[in-house]
Amino acid sequence: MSSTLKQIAEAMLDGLTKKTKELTEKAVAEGIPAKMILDDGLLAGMQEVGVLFKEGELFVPEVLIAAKAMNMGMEVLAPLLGSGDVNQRGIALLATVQGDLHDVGLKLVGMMLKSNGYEIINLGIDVATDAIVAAVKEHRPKILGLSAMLTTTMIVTKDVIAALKTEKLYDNLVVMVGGAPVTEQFANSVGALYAADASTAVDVANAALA
Ligand code: B1M
Repeated sequence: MSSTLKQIAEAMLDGLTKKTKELTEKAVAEGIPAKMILDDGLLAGMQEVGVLFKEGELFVPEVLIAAKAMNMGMEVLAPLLGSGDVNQRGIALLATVQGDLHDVGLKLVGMMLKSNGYEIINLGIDVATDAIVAAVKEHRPKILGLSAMLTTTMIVTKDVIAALKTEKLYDNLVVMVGGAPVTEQFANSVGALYAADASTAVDVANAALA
């Protein structure tokens, strides 16, 4: 693997946000494909952060800085990932469900959908079910993408879908759910489609709307 990609992962582990961004730019200048920089640099770094977090070697503030570094690197890659026609496929409304503060994965899903022709409205983190329903009413998206990264918050997706049904907004909407603890079985059980990662999210959205 390129030494620059290794350095990106190391910079994230060391909490060096500016250096992560600079190394991402360096990797682009070296001609490394954006998808490889994402997978083998930024995501590899974040995966290691996750392992050390679980083992108690890293703590919340350090993990927050790593997430910031990841976001800064992703901003460099955003224009290079995919080349779809802008806003051609309709609106994808995205939100991380109530009680959940994780946003990196959903941003990545948004980047990939955007580069494949969707207009993205990202409501952000910790979004109340009512606010999601109100935004669906207002924007009439083709896709509603919900992210949940905790076993304690993934169940909220069920409430969102129940509220959409009550408001008669569910039938014309593709609801997609993802996030670390979510499985296909769980997503289907709440009435949603499942995508394991950001690239798959594009395939699932395109297939559902075909
Ligand atoms: Co949190 N956290 N965290 N954390 N955190 C996890 C998720 C955890 C797995 C870590 C661990 O124990 N190994 C664990 C969850 C365990 C569980 O419930 N099963 C955990 C925990 C426990 C917690 C806290 C409770 C810790 C505490 O306070 N004691 C706390 C909860 C806060 C809250 O949300 N209420 C907490 C806090 C945080 C930070 C705030 C410090 C920070 C988030 C900062 C931010 O997002 N701006 C953070 C981080 C960074 C992580 C880890 C280390 C990395 C997450 C990440 O950004 N990954 C994570 C460990 C891990 O996942 N390995 C962890 C990179 C990102 C690109 O991947 O988010 O998985 P990911 O997204 C992927 C897929 O999941 C999928 O596609 C993405 C791209 O391929 N995907 C979708 C995601 N959303 C999708 C939606 C879709 C489709 C696919 O369709 C719409």
